[in-house]
Amino acid sequence: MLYPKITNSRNLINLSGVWNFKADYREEGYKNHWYKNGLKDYELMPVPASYNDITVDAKLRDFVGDVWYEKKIVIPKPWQNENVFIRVGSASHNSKAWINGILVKEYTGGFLPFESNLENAIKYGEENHIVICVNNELTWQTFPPGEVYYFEDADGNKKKKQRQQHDFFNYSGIHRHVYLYTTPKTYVKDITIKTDFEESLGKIHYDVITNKIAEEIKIEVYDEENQLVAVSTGESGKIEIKNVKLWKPNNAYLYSFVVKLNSNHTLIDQYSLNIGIRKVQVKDGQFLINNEPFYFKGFGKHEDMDVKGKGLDDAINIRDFNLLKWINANSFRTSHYPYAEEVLDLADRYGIVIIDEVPAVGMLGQAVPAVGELDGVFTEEKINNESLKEHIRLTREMIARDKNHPSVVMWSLANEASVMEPKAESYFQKLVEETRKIDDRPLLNVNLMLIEPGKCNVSKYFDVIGLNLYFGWYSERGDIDAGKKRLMKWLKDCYEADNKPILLSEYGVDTVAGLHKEPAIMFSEEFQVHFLKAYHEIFDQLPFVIGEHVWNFADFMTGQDIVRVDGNKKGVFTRQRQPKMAAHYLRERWGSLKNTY
Ligand code: GCB
Repeated sequence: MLYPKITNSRNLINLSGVWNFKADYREEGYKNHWYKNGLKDYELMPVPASYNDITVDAKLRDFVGDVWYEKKIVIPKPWQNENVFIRVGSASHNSKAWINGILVKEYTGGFLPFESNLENAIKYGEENHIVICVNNELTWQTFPPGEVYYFEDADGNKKKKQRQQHDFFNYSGIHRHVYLYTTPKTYVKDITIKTDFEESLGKIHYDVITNKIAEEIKIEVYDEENQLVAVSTGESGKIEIKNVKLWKPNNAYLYSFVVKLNSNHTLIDQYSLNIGIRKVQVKDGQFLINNEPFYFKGFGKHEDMDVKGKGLDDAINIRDFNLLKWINANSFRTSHYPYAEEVLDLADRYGIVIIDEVPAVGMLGQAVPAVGELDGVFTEEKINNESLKEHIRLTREMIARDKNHPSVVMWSLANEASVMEPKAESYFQKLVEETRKIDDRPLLNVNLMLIEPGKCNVSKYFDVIGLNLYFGWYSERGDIDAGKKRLMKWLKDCYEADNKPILLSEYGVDTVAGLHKEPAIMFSEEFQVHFLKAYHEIFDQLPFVIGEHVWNFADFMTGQDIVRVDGNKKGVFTRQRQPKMAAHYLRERWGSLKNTY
C-alpha cells in the first residue's frame, strides 16, 4: 500500500483537524443509525490524537467500547474522473467507516493503515458525510490480545472493563492522518524495491504493480542532487547504479525512484519513493549492514506523549530523532507495534536503524510482563489458530507497508510470548515460514526473563534472539551486583543453548526524574546510571551480544497499577523529552564505543 501523495497525477486532502466526537456510553449508536443520521450532542476532538487525555472526564479516559467521529467535507467536482480513496493511517483498534451512510470499510488492527475506494459512495462537488466508529476492545484474537470483562460497581451497575497483558496505556481513537486522495483510473498500486551492491556498483531489483495493464512503465532514478542516474522500463527489472552512494547508519543517502505510467505516449500516473541502497545479513554470529558488523545502540520506544497519547505529532517525532542523535544512538525498536509511516520516513532520512515490531505483545498470562506468572496461553480458548491467522495477516500488512524503508533492517515478530509452552513451537514455525516467503530481512523474537536459557521452543526459527532482562530490578531487587552476576551466567547459557546472536532488547529501571540518592537506591537517578553501567560491563565482554536497547527512551503512560507511578518511569528521558542523568552517561558511552556507527 503506497503512502498517499500529491503528484502531477494525484491529489489529496488531509482531513486532520477538529472532528465531531461522541462516546457511545449507552450503546445506542448502531440502534439510532449514527452513521447515517449523524451525531447529536457531540463534543470536539482533534485528529490525530488519542481521545483519552483530551477532556477532564475519567469516564472517557477509561471508556471501553465504541466512539464515533464525524466530519463533513465537500469533495471537489474535478475529482469525479478519478479514483477517490479514504485512508486512515491508524485507529485503535477496530474501525468501521461510512460515507453518506454507506459502509465503506471494516478493519481490525490498531496500528496499521486501512483504506477504501469510495467510488459508489461519494457525491462530487457537494458535501459528504464521513463517520468513523472506533472500538477499543481487545480479545485473545486481536493484537495486542486482551480480554473484556464486566465489573459490578457499588450501585449494582455493570461496567465494561478491559483486561490487558501489555504495559502501556490502551490509548484509543484516530491516531494518524485521515486522507482523501485520488489516483487516475489506471494507476500504480504498489512498488517493491530490493537492493544490493558489489563494490561500487549499486543494484536495485524492482517490481511495480498496476491495477490495469498499462502500455509502458518507465523508471527513473535520481540522486540527491536531482541528477538522473539510471533508467529502466517494464513492470519489473534490475537497475545498476555506478559509483553508488550507500544508505548507511548515521549517514543516510536516498535516491528518488520515480515510476511513470504511460498510455499512448501520454503520462497517466506518476509516483516516487525515497529509497536507500544497502544490504543486511546475519552471518557468522554478527549483524551486518553493508557487510560491516553493526552494533545496535539505542532504545525500545513508544509512541506516547502528554495530552495527545498516541496521536501522531511531527514536533515530538523530530525532537526524538534529535535526541537520538544527541545521545549517539543508532537504532530503536518500534516496541510494541508498527509506528507511523512518518516516523519511518524520518528514520530513513536521519540514518537511524529500525527494528519493526508487529503488535504481538502480551501473549502471556499476566499484566506486568516481567513479574507475571506464565499461565498457559497457547490453548483453544486463548492464542489459537484464529490468533495465528491474525498474527500472519498483520505481519504481512506491516511488511507490505514498510518493506521499502532502508532504515528497517529486521522484523520483530513477538515481544514476550509464552514460548516455553510446547504449542508455541508450531505456531511460531508457521509464522516464521509465512514471513520468510515475503521478505528476506532477518527475524527477531523477544523473550522475557521468565523464559530460562534453553527453555525457548522457538529460538531455532529466528535469526536474532532478543532478551528483556531486569536482574537487579524485578529480581535481586536493588542489588545490582547480584543482578550482574546472574546476567553474565544467563547470557552465556542462552548463547550456549541457542547459538544465535543476542540483542539486549530491554534492560532498565524505573527512575523518578529529580530523585537523587547517594548511595543509590531504586528509583533514584544514580541507581539508573549504576544499573546501566553494570550491564554494559557484561555486554562488553561477550562478543555474541550484538546490541543494547535500553528500556525505555522516554517515560510513558500505562494503566493504573501499584507498580506504576503515573506510568512507567524507565525512560532515559522524561515524558517531556528532557534528559535524566543516565542520558548524559549513555551519550558518553555510545559516543566512545569503538567500531560502531
Ligand atoms: C517488559 C515489557 C515492556 C514493559 C517492561 C517493564 O518486559 O516488554 O513492555 O514496559 O518490561 O518496564 O516492565
